Amino acid sequence: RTLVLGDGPLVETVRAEVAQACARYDGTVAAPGDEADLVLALTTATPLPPAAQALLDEPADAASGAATGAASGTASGAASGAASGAVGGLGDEGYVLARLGGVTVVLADAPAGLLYGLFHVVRLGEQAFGADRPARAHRPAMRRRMLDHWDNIDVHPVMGQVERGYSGGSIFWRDGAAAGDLTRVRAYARLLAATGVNAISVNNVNVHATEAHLLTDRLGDVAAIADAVRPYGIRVHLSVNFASPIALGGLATADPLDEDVRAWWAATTERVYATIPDFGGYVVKADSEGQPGPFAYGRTHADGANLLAGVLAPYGGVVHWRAFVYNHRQDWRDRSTDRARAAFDHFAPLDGQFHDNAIVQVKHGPLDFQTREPVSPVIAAMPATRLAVELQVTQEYTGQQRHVCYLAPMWREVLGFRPWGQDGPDVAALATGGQAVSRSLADGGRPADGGGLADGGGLVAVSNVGDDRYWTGHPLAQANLYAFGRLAWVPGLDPTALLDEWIGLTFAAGPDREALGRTLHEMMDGSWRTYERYTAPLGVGFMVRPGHHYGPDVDGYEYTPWGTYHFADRDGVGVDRTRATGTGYTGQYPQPWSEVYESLDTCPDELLLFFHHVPYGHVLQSGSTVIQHIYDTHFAGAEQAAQTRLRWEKAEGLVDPALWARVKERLDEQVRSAEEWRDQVNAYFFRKSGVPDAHGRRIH
Ligand code: GCW
Repeated sequence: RTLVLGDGPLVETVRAEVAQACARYDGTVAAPGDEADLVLALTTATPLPPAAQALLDEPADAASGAATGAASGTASGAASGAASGAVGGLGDEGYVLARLGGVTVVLADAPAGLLYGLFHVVRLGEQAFGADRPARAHRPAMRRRMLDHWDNIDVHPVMGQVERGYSGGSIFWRDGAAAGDLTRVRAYARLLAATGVNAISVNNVNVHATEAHLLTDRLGDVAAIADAVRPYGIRVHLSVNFASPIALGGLATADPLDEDVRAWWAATTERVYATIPDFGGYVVKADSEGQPGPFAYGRTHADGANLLAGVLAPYGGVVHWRAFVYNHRQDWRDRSTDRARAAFDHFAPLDGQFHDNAIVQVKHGPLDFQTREPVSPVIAAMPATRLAVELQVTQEYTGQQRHVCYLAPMWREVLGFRPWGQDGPDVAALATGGQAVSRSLADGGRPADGGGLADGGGLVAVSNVGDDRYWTGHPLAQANLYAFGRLAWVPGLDPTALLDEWIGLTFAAGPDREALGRTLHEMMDGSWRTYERYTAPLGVGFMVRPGHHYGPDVDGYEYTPWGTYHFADRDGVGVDRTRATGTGYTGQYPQPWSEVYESLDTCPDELLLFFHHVPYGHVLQSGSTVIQHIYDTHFAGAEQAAQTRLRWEKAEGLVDPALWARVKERLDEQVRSAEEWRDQVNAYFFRKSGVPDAHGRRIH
């Protein structure tokens, strides 16, 4: 018996969810005044049932929730604040959950909180109705938890419809137009709300000619998507082309300081908000891989971002301005240019110049979503700027949803990284922002004259969803989508526990699920490290086939203009990014990392070749030599891929046969591909170095 109390469109969504669940599981929708086992109520609803009223009457505890985390300089592990008497200041999305005297109660100040509270109850399942549980306040660590879709309306001749998409076509666009039937989009919004995501951008950051029109004459299509996702608390953002004033407005320039350009953006943005009042804002990839930007006019990226921030501000919108700016036409013979340095070199000097509603969106690593990269130094370099950290849920460089690669462990490492060492804030805290973080930076004597921002830029990720029947191509890649949303809400969550949650929500309860759960943990918990073992070694990156980026090609990028090199020769391998003898990139980190990475004695093995060029006989911290490590990890990684397949084969019968078959087919490809990686990488380094495998295994 479930009672829902409150008004407003999102409360109606909660009512509809409850009605549906009651119909399915033989429950009852209670009417006000009826007895209920589950009460979901807005704190403003009257009269509240006694259990809810009791909760509300307890004294508020101001120290609960995300605020705790921000104050201590870490958002990790924060957002679920423990509290007795937890109600108070729950905000737009927070809620309190308790079980008192046999009644489960969710209270929220605002409708979205009720929706998130409902999904929490769903996650708990039967546990939600067990023993009494003390009241706990739950608020998201990040205000904005966003997925970027790299979807095109048209099918691009090389990239397909979804750039770096491995799950079929777009769920938003079909046959050169908006998908007429938005059932799928609504289902997607529901899925996302259950993970905690509250924002999406609906088109590729590479804004091609057709897609540019979404801003103007095709805006109705964007509005239709916004209507479909709004009932689940999700706001729509749009990627725009910086040269739109020329392409769409007929102006002669897109100079961000030109008055006509500003007027065009202002008028265009006014129309956007007249059509979509809760529009989230713009996403911009400028001066990057051929996209136009402010450099053409001798202006800075702050000039460009502030132009758009300025026209969005009256409506409460934000611009996500990407920091992925580098020279993609460099000369491989020029050893002084280092792509890893580029974002910092362009953006760090601009700290403090961006408007409050301009969010600088930084990829988590300095290169490009490699299997292993250090954390981008930009994240620590702009304390007076709102920063969003960008992750890649779509598996461009991590197996393209043909390989099992559960990414939550990687994201946890990124979010938990502390740029100033153990006493400083972690990446999650910097993305969460908050005055406390800025203050703690200032206290530590670090550059922070920004005075404290209201909040950080949050977490953004490139979506892995398409119109595939399992949403993500590889059914197990759904776990990445789920984990992203949950980590954006509570950055400190444990990846293994998150996988449990996903399994619990995805597969029907029973003994089969127990067995399946064990199998999935064996297959997935360590799958990122397995993938790392059989691909590019020791953080050196790439070695993928140019263009589509799938499969091995050790020298594929070595003599190209893209700036992604490994510099292997007969003596050694790796990129010298030290201050002493290399590109100086290590100097972009604060202490202690600038020293840790600089020195061969302290540089972590997994990043050794990212920071140093070393001889094949160099001895790692692990005690192995570089060359032997390459052989050992590649044999082991391919072997582990085969083990993973074996585990799945034994699980036949525990899941729906079609799903089992889909995963099996992907695993066959993973095993084949892992062997190909193993053999090419091992053969390559054997031929370069002439050093035989210490264990005499077969190298081709
Ligand atoms: O390196 C790249 C991807 C591109 C992508 C780009 C980006 C959307 O290979 O496909 O373009 O990153 O992040 O902008």
